[in-house]
Amino acid sequence: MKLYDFPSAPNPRRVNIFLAEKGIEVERVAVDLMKQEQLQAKYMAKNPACDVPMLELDDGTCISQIRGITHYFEAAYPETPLLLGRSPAEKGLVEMWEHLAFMNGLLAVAEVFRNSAKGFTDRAVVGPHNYPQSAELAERGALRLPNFFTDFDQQLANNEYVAGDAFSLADITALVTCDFAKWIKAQIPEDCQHLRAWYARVSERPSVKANP
Ligand SMILES: N[C@@H](CCC(=O)N[C@@H](CS)C(=O)NCC(=O)O)C(=O)O
Repeated sequence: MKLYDFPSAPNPRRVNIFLAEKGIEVERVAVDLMKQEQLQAKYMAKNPACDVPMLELDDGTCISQIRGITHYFEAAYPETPLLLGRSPAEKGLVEMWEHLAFMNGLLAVAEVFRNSAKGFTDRAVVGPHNYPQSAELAERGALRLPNFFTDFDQQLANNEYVAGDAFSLADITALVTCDFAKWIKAQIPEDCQHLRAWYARVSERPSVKANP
């Protein structure tokens, strides 16, 4: 089994923290996004989505997308800490909050970053198709991010972790979003005290420190 990885990028970091939490070791293959290796024919044949991370199983099966990869590991290693929920209700809540963190947080930051950074002209959207940058989308992303911070601050006012009382993939995606926001010079607002306290707490986890 091999994990195609580019550890300094936010999405691979989500899987790397997830694997560290579960104590699973996997062989890594570097895909250099700076050299656009994700768009080379050899990689595209394995992963038509042209992104990282991507997991290749020993029988050649290739699984991309964080949800695909994390669901595989959760099912294949049930004896490791469960990060996608334990009870049926918890599984639903983890899906719910992880999806909200991705859609309203991580994608809001990506909307700003990919539509304004110089290196992404015509690469505003991840994948095999080229799309031009849009200043309006960058502006809209900047409007969405503060609402992600305040919505998650509210959720964390009453919960120790994002999806309830257990650390989960929802925490990982929200944490990676808070760090990714620094790439566009944004940070958790002063008045989001609950989110700030949670961020300080989860940043101390060994899995997070091992994957800065
Ligand atoms: N929706 C994907 C996101 C993966 C993604 O966006 N990965 C980025 C790195 S953070 C990537 O591969 N970018 C390639 C590119 O910019 O062309 C998932 O859930 O895995």
